[in-house]
Amino acid sequence: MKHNKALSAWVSAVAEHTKASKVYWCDGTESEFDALTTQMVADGSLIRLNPETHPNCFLHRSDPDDVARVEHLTHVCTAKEDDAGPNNHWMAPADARARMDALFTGCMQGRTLYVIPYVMGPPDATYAQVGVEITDSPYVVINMHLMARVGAPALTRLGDRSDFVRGLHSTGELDPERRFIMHFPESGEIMSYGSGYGGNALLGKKCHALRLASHRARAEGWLAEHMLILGIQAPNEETRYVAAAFPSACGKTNMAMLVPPAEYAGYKMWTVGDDIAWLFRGPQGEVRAINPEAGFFGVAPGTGPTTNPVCLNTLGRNTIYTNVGLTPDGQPWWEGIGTEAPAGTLDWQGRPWSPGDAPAAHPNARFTVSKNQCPTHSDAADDPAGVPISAIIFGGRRATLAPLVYEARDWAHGVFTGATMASETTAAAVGQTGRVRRDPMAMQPFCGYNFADYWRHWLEFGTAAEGARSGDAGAESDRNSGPESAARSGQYSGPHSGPSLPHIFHVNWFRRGAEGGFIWPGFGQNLRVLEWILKRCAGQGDAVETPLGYLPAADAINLDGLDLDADAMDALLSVDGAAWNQELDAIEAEFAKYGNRIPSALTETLADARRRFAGSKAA
Ligand code: SAT
Ligand code: MN
Repeated sequence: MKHNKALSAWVSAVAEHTKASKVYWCDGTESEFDALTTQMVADGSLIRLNPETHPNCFLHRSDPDDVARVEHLTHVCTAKEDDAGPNNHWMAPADARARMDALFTGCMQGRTLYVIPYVMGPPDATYAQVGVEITDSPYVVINMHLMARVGAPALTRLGDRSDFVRGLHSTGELDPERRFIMHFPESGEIMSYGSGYGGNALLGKKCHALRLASHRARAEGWLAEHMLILGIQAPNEETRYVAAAFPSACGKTNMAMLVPPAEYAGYKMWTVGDDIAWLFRGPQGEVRAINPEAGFFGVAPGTGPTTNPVCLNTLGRNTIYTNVGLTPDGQPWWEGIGTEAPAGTLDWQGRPWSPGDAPAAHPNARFTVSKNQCPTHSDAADDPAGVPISAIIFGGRRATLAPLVYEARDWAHGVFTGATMASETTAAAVGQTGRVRRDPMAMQPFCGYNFADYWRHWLEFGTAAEGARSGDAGAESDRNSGPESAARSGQYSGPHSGPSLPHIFHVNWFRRGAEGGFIWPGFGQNLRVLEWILKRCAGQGDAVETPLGYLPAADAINLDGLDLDADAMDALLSVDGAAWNQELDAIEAEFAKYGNRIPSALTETLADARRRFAGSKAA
């Protein structure tokens, strides 16, 4: 294989610096996957699962101190601290480099250095991006095989260019005290040391396709988002696509593989992506999206025959399981899988487990599988042109406050809705779970630059015609004029006479009743809400205007066949004015962190929300 000069030079320099014993260039082939898994089974870092029931499937057990993303150790290293923003941990690039150089010095002695060329997105897509990850972890290599397009497609697209994303990773000593995930968006580099866990180590995913890509997307006039993409096809109709942002472990994979309830026989659902979407303007100005990934790295616990049968059918062959339980006959097991754990089951750390013990699977246990195995995989997912997006949906996990669904009044109000999202924390990141925190656009852990600039870019994306570039939308530009104000005027139809923008919605599947249980049944039943959403996008669907936005009118959501009484629906759609006034206080305090960098369209929308709530009695 004839390699790219810049790439070869970088690999040589890293091999020298890390004192790697061997350099191995990955080609992404099945035989490579087989050789690596065989070697890992032999050295004990993988367990081969029952080949009868789970052909070509493996279990990996992480170090117990290395099972989730570590946001406090994740930094965005821009030259100016303000460019990373209050939403990121920042370190000066020179300091970060010095620290990482020291950690990487000699760290691959006795280890193989793997070079993984990969491409994010259909290889021929205009917006696809090439990256190369260097790692000393064969676990990372086999996961990257499933999660990205590895090998020839990447080298072909790269040609002799030198502008690939450089991701350097070592598991180091897996010592939480010697662990950092550093991003250098201005030079397209990632350095990650001391963790082997997904989001910290599979650098194509959150580090490249979200943190670095979001930064680059701003300069180039597109958006890199933490969104699933789902196609919904009503009988005899064209497929329409929605993109939906939810924080980690809030059901993106479930929604991406939604199974229609019995009342929706004949509906077809098409899975385009379950975690990341890159959105851009198409030739007619329409908003389109590609999924940069090639696989799913999903949360195993809770994935079962009622919650996500499509996913269960996707798994079970050619799948890597991380931190799940193990039955005595070599099958993976987790809470919610739909069967009782047989006697003799081991927990995620390999310890004997019995019912009543702490969960057998770690709450953030994961599966890694190619998207091509998904029975509902959309052919359009590999179309370099992407799919047209009708609706953008933001959602959080909130026991109270946020109603089942509402529609933002216009693009700017939609951006405000996304920017002010909050959600209860989950096991996907280290730290306390169940605490409400702000998670704008579900990007709090993943936005590679200052949220104030990001929101401004979102506002401008709603006004830019195809080919238009946002240019420098920095803090110095005039805050009271320009595209962000224009975004306010058009009810989702931009100032240009192109197709209308996607309508923007907020959903909350997780509202709880007086007894503490979820009121809405969720999962496949969410199609009822999606049906209303798509109707609204087509200029149909009854709604009532509230201070929050448009809520479904009574009976506008089809509840046929659902055991849900009118009181429950009232509770799901209630808007508590007093509680929302408090929420607006919290939002104002949040916005204040961004000082005068925040776009005026957002502060105006906040003031407008205050007026609307003040004017409403019991909203
Ligand atoms: O660990 S990942 O960041 O890849 C998954 C997630 O938390 O969304
Ligand atoms: Mn995610």
